[in-house]
Amino acid sequence: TLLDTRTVPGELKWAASPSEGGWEEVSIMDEKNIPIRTYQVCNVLEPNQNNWLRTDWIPRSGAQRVYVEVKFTLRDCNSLPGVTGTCKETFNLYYHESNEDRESYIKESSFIKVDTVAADESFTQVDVGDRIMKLNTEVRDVKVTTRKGFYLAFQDVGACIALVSVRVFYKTCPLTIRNLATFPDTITGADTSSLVEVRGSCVNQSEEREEPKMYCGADGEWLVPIGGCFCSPGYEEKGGACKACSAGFYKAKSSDAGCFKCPPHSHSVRDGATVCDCHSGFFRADSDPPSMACTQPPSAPQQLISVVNETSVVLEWAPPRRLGGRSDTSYSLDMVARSQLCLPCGSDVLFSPGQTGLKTSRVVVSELRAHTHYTFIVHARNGVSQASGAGAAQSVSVSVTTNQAAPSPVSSILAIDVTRHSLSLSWQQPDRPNGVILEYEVKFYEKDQKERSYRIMRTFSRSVDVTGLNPLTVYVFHVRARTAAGYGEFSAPFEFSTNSGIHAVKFSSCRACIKVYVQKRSKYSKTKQDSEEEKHLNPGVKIYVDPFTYEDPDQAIHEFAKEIDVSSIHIEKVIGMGEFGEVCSGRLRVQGKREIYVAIKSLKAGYSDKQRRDFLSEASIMGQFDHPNIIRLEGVVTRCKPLMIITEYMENGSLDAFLRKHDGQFTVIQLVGMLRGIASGMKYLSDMSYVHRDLAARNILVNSNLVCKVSDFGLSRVLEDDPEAAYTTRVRRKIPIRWTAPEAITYRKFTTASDVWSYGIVMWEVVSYGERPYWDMNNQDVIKAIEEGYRLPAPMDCPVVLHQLMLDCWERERAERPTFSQILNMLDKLIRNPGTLRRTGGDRYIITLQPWSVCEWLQSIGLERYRDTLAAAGYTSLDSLLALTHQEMDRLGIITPSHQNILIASVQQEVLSQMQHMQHSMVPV
Ligand code: ACK
Repeated sequence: TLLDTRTVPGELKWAASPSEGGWEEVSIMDEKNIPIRTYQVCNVLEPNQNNWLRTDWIPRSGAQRVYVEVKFTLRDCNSLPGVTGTCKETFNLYYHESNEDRESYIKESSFIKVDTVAADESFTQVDVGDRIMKLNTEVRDVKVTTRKGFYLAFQDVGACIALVSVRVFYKTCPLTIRNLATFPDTITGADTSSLVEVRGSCVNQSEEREEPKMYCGADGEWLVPIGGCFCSPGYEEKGGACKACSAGFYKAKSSDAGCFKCPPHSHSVRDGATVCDCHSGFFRADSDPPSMACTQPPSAPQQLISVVNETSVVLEWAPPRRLGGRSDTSYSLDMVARSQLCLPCGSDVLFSPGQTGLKTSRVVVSELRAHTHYTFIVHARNGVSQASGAGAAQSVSVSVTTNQAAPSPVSSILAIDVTRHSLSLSWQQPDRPNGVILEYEVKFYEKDQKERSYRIMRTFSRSVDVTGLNPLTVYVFHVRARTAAGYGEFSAPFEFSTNSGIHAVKFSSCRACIKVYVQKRSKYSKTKQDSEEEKHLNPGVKIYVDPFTYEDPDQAIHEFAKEIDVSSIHIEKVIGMGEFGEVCSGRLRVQGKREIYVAIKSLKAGYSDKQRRDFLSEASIMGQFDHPNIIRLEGVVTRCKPLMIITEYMENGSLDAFLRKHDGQFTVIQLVGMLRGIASGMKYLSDMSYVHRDLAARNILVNSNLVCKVSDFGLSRVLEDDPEAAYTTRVRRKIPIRWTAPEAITYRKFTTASDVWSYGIVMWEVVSYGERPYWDMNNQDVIKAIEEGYRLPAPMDCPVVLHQLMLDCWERERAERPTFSQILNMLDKLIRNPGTLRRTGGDRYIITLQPWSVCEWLQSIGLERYRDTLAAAGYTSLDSLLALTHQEMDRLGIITPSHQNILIASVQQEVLSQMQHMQHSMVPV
């Protein structure tokens, strides 16, 4: 309250205007006979009244809105006798803000009107004796924010009023505690709608949970409490304050709801405990929460049993009788060994699943020493074992003696001798034989085969000679030892490779020809491959047209080949030399098509008519074919010079050179894939009744995808062009002897069946990676050998089925040879079942070659004199002598030509005759 006239002692002495005849201070007695000061005015009969009464200066004391409560009485004008229109029944309330109490007179103009106040109840008669007065109470509020204080003023304009009391006050939100936060007494805001934000402070022994806040409303009401405080650990809330937990109780965290009774086996003696202390003999682990009971370490594990198995022991036990009130029991093992021998402590002993921190009650201890006494101690621990300070955990022990162990693995294997077909291996006794070694077992397999198929050998010694191996093959070996206790573990894998046995071996496998006696029923139906009439009668089959049947060669060429505008050819580089001129590579862009790489054969200047005709005949022939395994003709340039034949470009060039360059780099399946392509192209040609006559790996081209395509077409040219073609004694034409079937050599019977023979040679070339058929035997010897029934042997690592197919192609009777269609089917079958390609038979030829003393043999041919020379150069076996060449003999000083010839011929003779004896076992018939 800023002012209450009822409590003011003595007179009020407010300023009045006019000072006389207006408001007058009158003291009266209230109902309790206490004197009160009133101001009265009652000039109802005189007009134009303007009587002002002003309070003293009232300091506002921080208030922003003040309330003025006026109690007054007012006479009803009608009840006053003789009054005219001058009588009023209201008065006006004014205020004026000011910083100082200095204004001695009333400056009406500086006052602002608050309201006109009328009486709720006026009265008609004043009966002072009976105190019948109708007292009105009116309250008005005013915003006072600009100065330190203010004045109030009452203006009377002609009423009959008595101001009985004036009270001026402001409102506050009273000091309060909410959510354990204290909020101070707070003066309300200036406006009726304003809220004052107030921050609370945590009560004693509490801490802020979330900033405590509330709003003080205009009429002194607290609104919207936010946040609050928690009682600190050891204290709980009681009646808005924080009280300490009493003894036997604790509160660990401020956020805990209240004090809790101490958990089992713990107590608190003083008020305000945040945690309870464990009873003696009970403990709490660091990680145990205060709410958890105090616990004890476990007692010892029970019923430890051991089962010994050779050098392993299985230990099993039952959990401790007392777990101490916890569920985190774990076990650990200690081991003490006692042996007659002083051995290093077994760091390689294995504990499974482990040695410490075990949750299970079973452990397998292995890799122990044989015949050794061990004591195992099993300890039980839990979370309070450490805290209990008892040191050694509770434990139980058992002693066992191990039996004999199997030997430990052999630690390394050495190859002490390596040949093409054998490996001599040796190894050391295992580190821990654990007894007398009775035997070693050697397991080995080809590395490529993994362990799908392996061989086992047993030996009493620490070495073994492994024979019958494939050359240049990596083998994997494992060795294990056996004692009375059984087999030990196999050693780690050791890899060794057989070698190529350059001299002694290569020639023995490759240079020997084998003779095949045909004593079988043909697998292939009687072929019709050379029955051209039949083809001609077969409608719907496109037949190749011999360009030489055209009188005008240009007519043929334009029938079968497209003329290309030379401007669309872009020559890039020379890639080789053909019979008629250079072969180049370049690019061809035909309108409407994308640019392609091409090979360009050109006819060198100064050619004859015949040469031109022959040159273009290749294009006329090629232009008739359209097959993925036949080189494709793009077109010819005949209208300007030089003449050109444009074909698709084959990135890898000719097959023979390509294979030689990539010796040994392809899988059998890849090689068979190439052969399949060639067979498919040849089947196409044979279906068109075209006989190639010069099928050889050098005439097959290979593109970047390893696709093989038959090339080199032409007729009269064929055998002129080919450097391999030679004159035979019987025919005057050149013939590529090594590739040609006997009937074609002897009486020029060139047919698809003779192409099949050549195909067999191509197969051999492919599988031997471009080896020269019949090596450096001369043509006459080749013809003779073939006539006598000798055939090329299987190349190194050649699958038996492929060699068999070659032999079939080399049937003396051409009708017995397979057709290309049958060859194609056969190869497709092989590709579908690659397992059939796995068996190789090449090695058997070598193994069965009879050794012959070189000395004896030289004697038999009368050239004993070279014995020492040959021995010194390493020619100590018949096999090795197969490597002898004229150049080699020149080098060794065997220079007499006839001696050289005798040596070469007779060694070959000898090998061939040996092979004759064994061929039945070599070639499945
Ligand atoms: O073995 P090469 O690289 O392949 O050498 C010969 C050379 O030209 C002479 O004939 C190569 N050759 C022939 N025709 C083609 C062709 N279409 N694509 C790539 N090279 C070819 C052949």
